[in-house]
Amino acid sequence: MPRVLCALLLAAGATAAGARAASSTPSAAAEVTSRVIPVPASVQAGGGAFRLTSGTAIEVDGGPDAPDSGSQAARDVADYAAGLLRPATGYALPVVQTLAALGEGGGRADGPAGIVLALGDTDQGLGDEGYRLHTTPTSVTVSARTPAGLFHGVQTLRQLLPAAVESRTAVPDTAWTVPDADIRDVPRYAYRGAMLDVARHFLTVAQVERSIDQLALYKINTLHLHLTDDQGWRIAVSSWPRLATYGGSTEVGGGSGGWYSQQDYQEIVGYAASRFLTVVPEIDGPGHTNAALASYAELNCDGKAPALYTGTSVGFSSLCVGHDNTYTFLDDVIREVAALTPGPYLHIGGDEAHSTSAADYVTFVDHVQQIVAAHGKTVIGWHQIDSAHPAPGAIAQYWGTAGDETDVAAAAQAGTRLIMSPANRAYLDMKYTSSTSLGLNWAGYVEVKTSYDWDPATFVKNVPASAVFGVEAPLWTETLKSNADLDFMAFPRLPGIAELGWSPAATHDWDAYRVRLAAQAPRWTALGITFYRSPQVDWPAA
Ligand code: NGO
Repeated sequence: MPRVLCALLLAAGATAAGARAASSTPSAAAEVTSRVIPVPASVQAGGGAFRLTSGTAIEVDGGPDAPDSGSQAARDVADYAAGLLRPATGYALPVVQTLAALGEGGGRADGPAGIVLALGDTDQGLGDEGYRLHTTPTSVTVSARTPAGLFHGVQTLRQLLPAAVESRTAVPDTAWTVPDADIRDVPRYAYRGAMLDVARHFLTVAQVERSIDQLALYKINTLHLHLTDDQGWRIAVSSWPRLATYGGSTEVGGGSGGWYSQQDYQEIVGYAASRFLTVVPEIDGPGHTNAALASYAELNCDGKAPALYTGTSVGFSSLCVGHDNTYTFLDDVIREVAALTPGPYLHIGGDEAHSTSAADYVTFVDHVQQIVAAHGKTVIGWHQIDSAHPAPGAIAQYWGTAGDETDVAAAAQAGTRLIMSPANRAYLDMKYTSSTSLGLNWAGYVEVKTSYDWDPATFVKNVPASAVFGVEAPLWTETLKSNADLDFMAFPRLPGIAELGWSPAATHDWDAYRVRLAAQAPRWTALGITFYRSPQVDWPAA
């Protein structure tokens, strides 16, 4: 079937099984779709299955621009791929540079056998993040227009291999077979995020990097870091040093907290970039600011610093909206954080300002937006910023539950883009059921099906589909601290939000998804991820 027809079938929602049934050879395509989350946009039969052997090499084709920077970027992705595949296979998988042109259809016209990672795909429709993957008995070729696309293609290749490939020690006698595939895959949304709340419980650099690796596996491209809240300020600001040294010295429950030095933060940003994730730093205000208010008395309207806070109530703190100090402070903080952040966004919070008057709230949000713009960043804010005057280009992050907020719809109609994180669907900190020991339940219980079974394009009424910029899964940490805690709440819901962000709406189908989700479990186990064994999914025996 020609690709165009395949895409049309998908767009028309021709079948619930989407990509699977759109293929000319259902069995080959079904094999692929059963293994890959997010399900690829289009899957057809390739030229035959490919098997890795001890003689397989990873060839890098830097595209027409080779051997300049394009070539180096492709090589970095190849080195990353080799690092993923070497431990379990035990193969050398040398990375070698070739300058061979791409053959028709993304496969190689000729040339040696192996894994081929090629930049310079001429398919314009692949955009910034799309890729193609084509197998033959002698090669598997991933091609893209950008290194990000190549990286996403490598994640698909990884998921097409047996789950044992995730083992960090050799798993001998495994057939490292990539099923027959011809995939053309592009994301539905440009913004596919996850958020870590490092304020309620401090998470170490290593914990954040571990999360980044999990996010990359599911093609998530944005890491939102909730860096400041009542219980802790987690990033060093040289012009206001006590924010971190004092404001970061505790956390929920009274532990010793912690903060990132600017070098730590840059380490996280760099690690994220190596996995093609953009970091969005959040400096929350005017509420959720007790840690800052406790650190500097002059930020308080009465000039008195409150005590540090280690509880879990919200809505009691506010920066002093009428004081110039407040904006000097914000200008300094935002200038420093913006300078450390290569990505285009800066999140200004704006949620639950229950101790700020409505008029003050508008004054505050309007002013902070100007500061962010002055430091060259695009504003993201929780959707309450829609009650102020969202700046041109601003993005509101929806975290409501009903989808009937008229100010959010009006702002979207007027051009404010939306990131969809409805709390009763996308919040990873909500308990699965009443017997889940971790998490909160203010937005209800969010079982795996509830988390997956919604459409970001239609959840908020009267929002034009074009206003939806993407999705994000926030992981708030009032009750979470260890890797096992984070894993248990994120898995298995995170891959579902990732699929909502990446896969065409026409592929959305819970009955098919729950089977594909079950197939991911051995991969999580091999990765050391402990997950919630939801009774809604028929998991393979542990
Ligand atoms: C709300 C609140 C956070 C909580 C979270 C817990 C937003 C945007 N503000 O979400 O402070 O941590 O719920 O689920």
